[in-house]
Amino acid sequence: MQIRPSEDLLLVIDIQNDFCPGGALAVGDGDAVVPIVNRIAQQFDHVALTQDWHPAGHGSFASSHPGAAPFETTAMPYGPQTLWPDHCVQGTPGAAFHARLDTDRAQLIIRKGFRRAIDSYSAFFENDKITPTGLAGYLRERGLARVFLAGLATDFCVHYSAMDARRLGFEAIVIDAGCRAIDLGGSLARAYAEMGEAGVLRIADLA
Ligand code: VGL
Ligand code: ZN
Repeated sequence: MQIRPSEDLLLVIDIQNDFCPGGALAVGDGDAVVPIVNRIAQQFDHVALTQDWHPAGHGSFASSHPGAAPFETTAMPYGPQTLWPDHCVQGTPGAAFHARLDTDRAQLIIRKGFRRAIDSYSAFFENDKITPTGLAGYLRERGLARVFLAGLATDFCVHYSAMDARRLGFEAIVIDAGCRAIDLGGSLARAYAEMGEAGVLRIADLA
């Protein structure tokens, strides 16, 4: 696929220590995407990063729900919510970007999940699907029409971001080589199926 420098954005999702091996919510092989994303990013004029950024005691943490365990599902006012180990707590080393991720080329860093009562997988909307992060306005004001996605995790934050990009009328292209998944109870297969139906394109790599 040919990049169109003036209208394409690379959206790098949550490449943070807690999603890498040794982290609180480690994605298998998560750090393997770092050199791949660094290489891909060099091809884009526009790069944005997201950073999962939770306050201590966040509502998506199992530890905030007495008797609950990580990876169970609970009912939140906005719908079912998977409960996670405490992760990406604001200002902690786990919330920092992976040390070898090239962050210098990023023009924007979107932080998400900072409201205690609501999680935010997507870079565009929180999990109620109505509270915006501002990214759509940023893309529109800057004349960016296509969103290429890479990062962690394929089946959660990459998936939700790609779906919302389509819902908002942007083209969305997931770069498989730059993604790794959590794969909880078939979530990866579901993510691929839903993205396919929504018109999200998948490419193996951007060489
Ligand atoms: C993510 C679970 C909880 C992700 C973030 O980045 O995919 N997953 N918070
Ligand atoms: Zn999170």
